This record gives sequence, structure tokens and C-alpha cells, in this order.
Amino acid sequence: MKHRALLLVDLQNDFCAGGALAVPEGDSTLDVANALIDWSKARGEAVLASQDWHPADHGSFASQHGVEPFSQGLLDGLPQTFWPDHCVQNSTGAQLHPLLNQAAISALFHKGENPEIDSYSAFFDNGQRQKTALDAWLRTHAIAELTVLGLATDYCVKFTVLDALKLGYQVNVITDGCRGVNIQAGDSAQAFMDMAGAGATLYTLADWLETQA
Ligand code: VGL
Ligand code: ZN
Repeated sequence: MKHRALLLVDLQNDFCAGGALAVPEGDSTLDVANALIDWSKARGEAVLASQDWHPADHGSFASQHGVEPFSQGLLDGLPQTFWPDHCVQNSTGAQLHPLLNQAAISALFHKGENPEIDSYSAFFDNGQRQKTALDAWLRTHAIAELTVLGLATDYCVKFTVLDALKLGYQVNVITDGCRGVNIQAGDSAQAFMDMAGAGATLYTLADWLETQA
């Protein structure tokens, strides 16, 4: 039997209203997430979450380089957007949003702990140097299909979905359960096209509930 899991990407305070790296309308993903959590639980499907989890001196922080947040540079040889300090380990900003039904989450995967490299994907760091425990967890539980939503569309959702496809998972993306940073207007729309082009199937929550009944 092949199983499916719901993967909630970085639904953390710092990416929501009032957070250090607030994504426009980030909070509007929470109702969609909670609806899908209920739907998944009712079918006995696992609910997983990733959490951006940086040391206070993480190299992706603009503050570490004396540059402006959202400027571009290099981190250990890789192109890097420098971010406001965000999702510092054990801070309130790093916690999952209080409106998320967290009791339903069976496993949580941290990423971005190595100060030398950023990690947008919940599977690998940006240099594909190190892997999180997510792929092994999914294989242990015979999960072959993932339904993904979260923050931010143009960074962590996109790279999580692209890696999942490369690793051979079937991937569904719930578009209204995602919001993007959009440093450039259209980045999120482009990210959805990149995910679909790589083989992901895009659904709105309403489409999902209608087609999966
Ligand atoms: C993210 C920028 C920096 C994300 C994480 O979760 O999309 N974006 N760190
Ligand atoms: Zn981060």
C-alpha cells in the first residue's frame, strides 16, 4: 500500500503578520492548512511539518554581513538573498503559528541549522550537501505522495516541491495554502509554474476536496 502525507512548510510566526520576515497574507494559509489537516486525519494520513530553525548567527542574515535585508550576495560560494534575522532557534518567531492545529502533527523537521549555508528545501540544504531526516521518514512509512502547502511559495515551498519530485515523490501543491515573499512581482506565480513544469499537480483547496472525494 502506497501512502500519502500532508507536508506543512514553515508555518511559523516570523513568516506571518508581525513576524520578522512577514510574508504578505501569510496568515491566510492557516485556515487552509487546518482544513487539510482535518481532511488528512480523517483518512488516517500523516501530517508533517518543517520548521526553519536558524542559529542566531546564521549566514543568511543580512545582519551578519552589514548589508541591507533582501540584498543579494554569496554565501559559501552560493548565490544568497540576505534576510532579516528570522526563525532563530527557540525564539517565539520560530514557533509554529498558534492558530495552526499543531496537535495533529506527527513529525517535525528542522532545517537551516548550519550557519554556513541556507536551506530552503525541507529535504536538503541549498548546496545539496546535507539531507534532513524527512526523506528517510517518508521511506520508512512507505509514503510515495505528498500534498504540500505553506510559506513561502517562492522559496521553501518551491525548493521542497522540486526536491520531492527529484526524489521520486508524487507531489500535489495546494496553491491557496501558500503565499510568497515576491521580492520581484510575479515570483510566486513563476514558482507555481516551475513546480508544475517539474511535475507537481496544482490544486486549490476547493479543487482538492472536490476531486479527492
Ligand atoms: C524561507 C527565506 C528564508 C521560507 C526561509 O520559509 O520560505 N524564506 N528562510
Ligand atoms: Zn530562513
